[in-house]
Amino acid sequence: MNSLRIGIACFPTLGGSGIVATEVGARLAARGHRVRFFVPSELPRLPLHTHVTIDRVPSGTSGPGGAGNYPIALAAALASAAAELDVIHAHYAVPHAVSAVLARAIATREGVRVPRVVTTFHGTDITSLAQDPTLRGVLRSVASESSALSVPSAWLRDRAAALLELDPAAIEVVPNFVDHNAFAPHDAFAPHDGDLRALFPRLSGWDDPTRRPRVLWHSSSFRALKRVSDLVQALSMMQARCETALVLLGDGPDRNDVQALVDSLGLADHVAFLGARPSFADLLARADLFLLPSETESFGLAALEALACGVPVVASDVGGLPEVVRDGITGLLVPPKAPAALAEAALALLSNEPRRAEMSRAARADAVLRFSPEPAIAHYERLLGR
Ligand code: GMT
Repeated sequence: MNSLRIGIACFPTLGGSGIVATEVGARLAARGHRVRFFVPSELPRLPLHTHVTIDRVPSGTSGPGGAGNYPIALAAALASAAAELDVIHAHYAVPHAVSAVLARAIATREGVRVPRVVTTFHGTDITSLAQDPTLRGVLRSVASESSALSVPSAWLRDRAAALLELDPAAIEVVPNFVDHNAFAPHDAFAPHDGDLRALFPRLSGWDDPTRRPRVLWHSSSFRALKRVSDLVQALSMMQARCETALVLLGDGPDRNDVQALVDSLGLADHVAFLGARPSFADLLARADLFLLPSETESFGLAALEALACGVPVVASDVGGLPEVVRDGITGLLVPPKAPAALAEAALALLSNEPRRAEMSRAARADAVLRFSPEPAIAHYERLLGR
């Protein structure tokens, strides 16, 4: 395929859509395409590559009442670059795809070459925004102005098709993927990397394999839909039968409430808050289980990162999670909003090490087999070049 000039608009955060956009851009650049990221700040996981540049879009506010102007500033930046782009890849509909469509309208009016727009819906842009009748028209416009649409799971394809009244065949499923060299089982890392016990200095027994504390891991944006409090409730229920610690990676609106719950349940020694960090795979790979009790999840990239590290996942049986976690094989699926069910599933695996170890092997093998980067990047390349 000819080299494409690709503009990518995405969130510059450690949330799943930002990570996917960063990885897609970096890997397309490694295949010889020219990639320009249009973002308000640096991309935490972006490797250095000569074919990748960053256009910083001003993120300040202005106008009457301090109305946020980022979508306008992004449209203006994309329109200014329009003649030098073959295609704009918008990750998450609002504001990125909306701004990309506006940039196309500006470029058309100015008589410059108009780039195509490819939109990847990631999750709540469909499950939350497209549910809102006042926003649905905006999303339908984005869909009709895009030369291709993609989603990370079949479940999200069907939700998008139903809510936006589209033919499901017009929406391509490109599953999210994981760098399985970076996210690998613990024996891939140096022996002293990823010492989890250092996170829990007041817990003892680490040297006795039969009674050492077990370690659960959760990574998220601490938004209400992630239901991190359910996880803390489950942790509390588990203590009487198995001493269990919990690592919480990430940050977001619910972080203080979760901390308050941890303190009120007397679990401060058992919970480590790591905050948002770009690299953590050596620690994650030493956890016993990964837990994701979300009430909705189009895919659950954080769960896939755990599977690639050989860490079985206990997750809610919602959205696209059953497409990522194979129930009974690479993890267990439980009803959402049910801390007791979450605790029981976790205890079932922690009390049966041969079963947990078998799941760990299956998790790694399945992540490599079904979610390697190459097929996904080739698929995006076809969509962007179309
Ligand atoms: O849609 C969101 O709420 C945000 C988005 C993000 O930026 O992290 O998350 C979604 O996209 C990820 C990457 O495709 C998926 O792994 C997440 O499951 C999805 N989140 C939800 O559907 C809640």
